[in-house]
Amino acid sequence: MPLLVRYGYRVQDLLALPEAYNAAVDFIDNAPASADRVAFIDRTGSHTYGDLQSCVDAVGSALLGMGLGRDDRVAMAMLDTFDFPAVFWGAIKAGVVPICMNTLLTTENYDYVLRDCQARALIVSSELLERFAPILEDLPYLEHVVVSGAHDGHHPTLDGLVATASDRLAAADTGKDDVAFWLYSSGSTGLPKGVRHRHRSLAQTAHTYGRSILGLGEDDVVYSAAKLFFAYGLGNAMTFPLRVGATAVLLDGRPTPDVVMEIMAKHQPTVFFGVPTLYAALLADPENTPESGSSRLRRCVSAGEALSEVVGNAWEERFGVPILDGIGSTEMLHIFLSNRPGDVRYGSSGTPVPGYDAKIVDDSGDEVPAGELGELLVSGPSSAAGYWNQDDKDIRTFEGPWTRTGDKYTRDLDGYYHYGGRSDDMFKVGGNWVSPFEVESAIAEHEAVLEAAVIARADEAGNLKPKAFVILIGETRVGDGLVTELQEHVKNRLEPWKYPRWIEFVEELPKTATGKIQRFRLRELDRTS
Ligand code: 3UK
Repeated sequence: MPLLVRYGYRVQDLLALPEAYNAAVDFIDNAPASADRVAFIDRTGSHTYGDLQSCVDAVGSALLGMGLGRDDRVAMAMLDTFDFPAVFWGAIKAGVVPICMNTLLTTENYDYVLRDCQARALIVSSELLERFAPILEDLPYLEHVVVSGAHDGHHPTLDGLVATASDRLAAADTGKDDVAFWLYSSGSTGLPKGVRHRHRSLAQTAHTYGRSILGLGEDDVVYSAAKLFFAYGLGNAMTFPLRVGATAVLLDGRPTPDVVMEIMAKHQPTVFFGVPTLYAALLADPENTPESGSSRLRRCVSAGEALSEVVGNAWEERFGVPILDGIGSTEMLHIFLSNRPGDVRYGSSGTPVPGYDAKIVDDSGDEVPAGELGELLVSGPSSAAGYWNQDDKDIRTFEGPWTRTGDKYTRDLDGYYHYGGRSDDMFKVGGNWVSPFEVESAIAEHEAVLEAAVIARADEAGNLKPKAFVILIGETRVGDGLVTELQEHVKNRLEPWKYPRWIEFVEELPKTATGKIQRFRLRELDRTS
């Protein structure tokens, strides 16, 4: 029973992986699909499982040929094309650790991440190279820059390296608990943190969520609007489909509603992964239907933020498929609480995914009774090995088998979990808790509102009260009564202390590169205005 004690999860939900284990051998060399099946469809066309296997070996050989070795880091700033899986798995097979970087970071943040992870090599999509140009010369650990895509004349290209490297590579003799890759968390409250993940976690999430919850199979064609660099997209469009021999459609550009519909129409995916705002935006155009999109959709998933009941119901009505809302995190690699086919409760994040345990605790660490708000802690087989170089945060987040999510949750009497906002954005008005998220949801239910963000602001007396920033739908004008109307709207829905005392109408809201509202930036803006 040592595993049970060590990690706190149920043994029957574990994959029996051998001690000596390299995830790339498991996923790529031992892929269940025949070599001529299509693994990925990207802007250049179809790429088979056979193509993938030989490219993975060639990339791994090329990295070793550049002098990189076991546990060295290779940073990836790559758009979603076939090159992404080739580099990710090629590195892992060679025992080199790929670092997936968000493709929307600023030059300053790339500088920070490349120094923080001490990458010896960077593989960058040609479209993103410009953003690295000012810093490449000064990075103390970086020795190699390789470009994916069009040739820029200065740096070697991935295609060139792959063409000359051996397409036979012996796998590094890694163990299942060794660190295989890192992700950088999107940092809605500060600088990005390196999250180190183990070889076994990829297979574990594909098993628990991809197979058990979604029931993916080889005939599925998946499309994830969330990109591969994001833990959500990495599972959705790479590990889950590869595990079952399915096909993933990759988009290297921005997933605007129009582009998403084009992909639906062209590739007829059976499984779609989105975030709540995208579902809402798709619904905003009545022309978006199964007929104009994919008539084969059988599963739709939402994560990253809580999905509202309104959007879930409207989607199901129009598309005939429920949206499965689930909460995941970079630290847990993928979704650990989820709704499931045939058991959807809109407005909730569902129940624990097999293999994961969750508990909701108060400030003293004691579990709270059903219906009471507390912080959500989760334990399971894919939790990160820890942060890199962040002892304080590491100690505060990973408590033995438990990972603190930083989220407020309640569990109802039926065992379903309900999101109540981030711990760090919560505030009190006259001793009563306000979850900005709850107020935002209430405001967003008004027909004139597209999106809202709520922060705490001090009144003349120095007491905190809710302030709302609101984006109105399309042509809506800010008329005389609108502020009062929105305030009344919230008062009718929530406890009296929760309505916004101030409302500011804005054109856009500050968001992280992965689409989360940055309330800390709104607080800063509010203080200086
Ligand atoms: C929030 C949700 C309510 C929550 C992610 C699926 O989002 C992912 O990872 P991140 O590290 O953010 C984690 C935080 O995002 N959140 C995510 N999903 C939900 N809140 N309802 C949800 N359904 O605050 C959580 O702590 O960027 C999502 C799979 C893998 C992921 N990494």
